[in-house]
This record gives sequence, structure tokens and C-alpha cells, in this order.
Amino acid sequence: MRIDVITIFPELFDPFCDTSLIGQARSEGRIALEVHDLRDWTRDRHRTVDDTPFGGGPGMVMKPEPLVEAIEALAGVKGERSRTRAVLMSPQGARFDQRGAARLADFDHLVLVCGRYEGVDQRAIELAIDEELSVGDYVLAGGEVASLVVIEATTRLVPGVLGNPESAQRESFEQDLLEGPQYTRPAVYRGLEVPAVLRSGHHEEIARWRAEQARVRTRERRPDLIGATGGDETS
Ligand code: JDQ
Repeated sequence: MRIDVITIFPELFDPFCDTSLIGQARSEGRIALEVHDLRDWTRDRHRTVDDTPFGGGPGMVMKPEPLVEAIEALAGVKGERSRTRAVLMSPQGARFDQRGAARLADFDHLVLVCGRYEGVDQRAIELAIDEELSVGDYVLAGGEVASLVVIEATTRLVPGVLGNPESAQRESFEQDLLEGPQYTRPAVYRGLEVPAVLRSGHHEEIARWRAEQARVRTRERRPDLIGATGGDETS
């Protein structure tokens, strides 16, 4: 999978993307990640990427020309893309979740566009963006952190990226349940014992216990994940 990022803060990405999961997948050649400075597509002396909003109001808006030219240079022309997706990070986007990550992981090429200021000229979105995604209902200062969320959640689903392919698969099967509690050694820590069932060696009982813990935890913490009624069912 190839991922191109368009941003006015390219230096923000290297420390994160050179480390851990993404860095390893990158050095193994499983993903090709390139971060591009939007200002490379400007033509004026000051490398201007923003301007004042029509209609007035506070702040600045990202002007369309550098954005559209950058996206077309990296993703091709909208409507002529099939295995490529141009994605804009935005509080106005559809919510990005585990299913969204799995869906994006099926593309060969993602172009992730990070806005700043108060947002992006609507014509750039219409002309060059395939979809807008939000990573949650809070307002970030720009799309960079949101794009890192998308990069990390998506690339770990690319075959061969995760060290242990079973764990990505398991989470996609159980994506509507929270994980239960997990334990490692020591068996007793500050007087707190690891539940006996986990040390019993009864694999069937362990699986049953874990499934029950997952159900209890989901009902208590995320009832919204259980059915359309909001989890108020008794069971
Ligand atoms: C941008 C801003 C005022 C947006 C500018 C570009 N989930 C999510 N939260 N916030 C974002 C995404 C996000 C993405 C891109 C962004 C925020 N801002 C800041 C300021 C109004 C709207």
C-alpha cells in the first residue's frame, strides 16, 4: 500500500512514522509512506496556502489552487481513480471507525489531505476529494493528528504489517465488543490475584470466561455498541 500525506507541517510526521509499527512496515517495504509539503504546489514568493473567507468571519481558509494541484499530482484526476482514494480529514466528515479502516486498507493508494486554519475551500473538496473523514467529535487544530490515526489504524490491517496477523483478524471479528481484562506475570501483585480460571489450563473455560467479561464490559462501558436499542436489553 502507498500512502501520500499533504500537509503544511511535514516535519510533524517523521518521528512518529519512523518508529514502531509504521516505521517497521515502511522499512520492510510493505507500505510506502511519503509526506509532502503543500507549499511545494504554490507559485508565489510567499508560498501562500490560505486567504480570508468570503462573507467575512474569523480566521483563514485554505485556498483551492495548491490543494487541487497537489491532490491531482499525487492521486490523479477525480473520477479517473479506482484503487486510489483522496481523503480529507475534517470535523464535518463521516466518523472513521474500525470498519472504515478495513475499507481503506483495501485500496492500493491513499492520499490523505490535512487542512489547517478554519478549513478548506469547498470547491477544492468538490473537485479533488473522494471522501471526508472525522476521527471523533472534537475539534483539532488541523488534520495532521487525525491523519496519523487513519494511517496507524489502516496500515496495521495491511497483510503482513502486523507482527502477529491473528490479532488483527480477531479484532475485526469481535469489533462490536470491547476486550476483557488481560493479565501477565506475576500471578499475585500487591495482593491482587490473577483470576484462577486463567491459570487453570482449561482452554474452553478460559474462552467462555473471556467472552463473558467482554460482554459485561461492553454493556457497562459502551452500551451503544450493543444493538440499535442502546444496550438496555436485559440478558
Ligand atoms: C482541520 C478547524 C475550526 C476546523 C482545520 C483543518 N475529527 C476531527 N476533529 N477535528 C478535525 C478532525 C480537523 C481536521 C482538519 C481541522 C480539524 N481544522 C480546525 C477549526 C472549524 C473547523
